[in-house]
This record gives sequence, structure tokens and C-alpha cells, in this order.
Amino acid sequence: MEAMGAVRGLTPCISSPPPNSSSPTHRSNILFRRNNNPQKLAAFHSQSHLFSYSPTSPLTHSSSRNNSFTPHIFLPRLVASMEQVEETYIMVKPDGVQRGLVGEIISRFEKKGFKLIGLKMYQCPKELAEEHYKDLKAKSFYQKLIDYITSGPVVCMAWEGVGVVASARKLIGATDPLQAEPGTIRGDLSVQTGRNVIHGSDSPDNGKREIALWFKEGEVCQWTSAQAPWLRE
Ligand code: IDP
Ligand code: MG
Repeated sequence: MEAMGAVRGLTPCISSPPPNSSSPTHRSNILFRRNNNPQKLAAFHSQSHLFSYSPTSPLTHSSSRNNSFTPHIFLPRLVASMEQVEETYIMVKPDGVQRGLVGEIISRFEKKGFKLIGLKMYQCPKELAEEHYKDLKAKSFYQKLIDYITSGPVVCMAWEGVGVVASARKLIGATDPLQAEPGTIRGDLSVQTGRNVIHGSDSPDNGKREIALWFKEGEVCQWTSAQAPWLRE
């Protein structure tokens, strides 16, 4: 996952490991020592789960100095790990900020299990709003939309996960809040299209484009969630 972030040009946030390191590898070692129960290890796997080593590998013998070993790629796990990780740009619009819905909205994405990789409050300048909504320039509501988005601070977010773009659109609900299903953010928290509290990218390409538009270099943070092994097998 970290490698994929680096490939996409995101800046890794360097953080010190906590005193009782919670890295999956470290935790699995601790559990193994305490429980001696291999089943308890199932949920904890490090990147090394992508490879298996020959039982006769010299590396399995600690006394060996011979480094020639045969790694075998364990294909089913490799395929699962290569599922497309996407990024989406989510924004609490000025009405959502004014109505005190920021925490509620962030919470829905957190609870779903996506990873927050960028977050800031921002007073959007007119030029940025126009660039963001340039595809809607011909629409009759365009000027009102620009006035709405620049009318107060917004909360900008970048979220990461497998399938996050389409899933976020489902969590958000239909553009018209009266058509949005109960249980969705717009369905639960708003009543009018011109005040529909939240934006979400409509494709993986637009997710990347919008994150690059709203966040400066260094504002998007790559990190490893301690929850990761509990969210995806
Ligand atoms: P989306 O936000 O669900 O992707 P879009 O069609 O991309 O919907 O429109 C962008 C935003 O423009 C909407 O979220 C809404 O704030 C605003 N908007 C869309 N249609 C109307 C309308 O008919 N009247 C007023 N505002 C509109
Ligand atoms: Mg849209």
C-alpha cells in the first residue's frame, strides 16, 4: 500500500512508531510469543504475506550464512493485495460547515472503513470554485453554485480505499436530497439541491484531479492504519 502511494507521488508522512509498536509484523510476533496459537495470527499479516519461502530455504536456518533462497510468489494473496486502491475528493460545503455537520460527515467515512489522507478547512477563492465546477459552466445554476461554494469555509478531504470513489457516492446519495435515500448523507441531512452539504468525486480520474486541485504538495499524507488487518483479509 505504501509503495502504491509513493508511485502515485504522494508525500509520505513520517511518524515515529508508538512505544509499544503497533505495526502488524511486530504485533504478530508479540501475539505469537504470548499465545503460541497460530490461529490468532490470521488477522495480522505484513507485506511478507505476499511471499512464501521454500521450507529448505537457508534463511529458515538462523545459523546459515548463505543468502541464496527461492521466494515463491503466493498468487491468491498477491491478487487480493493488488486490488485497485483509489482516492476521492470529498468536501463539506459551506452549509455543512455552518450547520455543524463536519464531524458527522467525517464520521460516516471513518466508520465505513476508508482512510483519511488529507484534511483542511479552507475559504475557497472564486477561481478555484470555477475550475472545480468548469464542466457545469453552461448550466443555469452555475453562478449561484460558485457563490454558494465561496460563501464560507469548506472542509476539504482526501479519502483512500479500494472502491472508495463509487462507495463514497453511495454514502453521499443523490444530488437532489429529496431523492436521496434515507441513510445517505444528503438523504439524512439536507433538503435542497442548492444546499446539499457535500461534494464527492464522480470517477477515479476526477478523484485524482480534484485532490491535486484542492491540496498542495505535502498536504496529502500516506500512513498505515492500525485497523487495516481488521478491514481487509
Ligand atoms: P453532484 O454533486 O451530485 O455530483 P452535479 O450534477 O455534479 O451533482 O452538480 C454539482 C453541484 O451543483 C451539486 O452538488 C449542487 O450543489 C449543484 N447543483 C446541481 N444541480 C443543481 C440545480 O438544479 N440547482 C441548483 N444547484 C444545482
Ligand atoms: Mg458532480
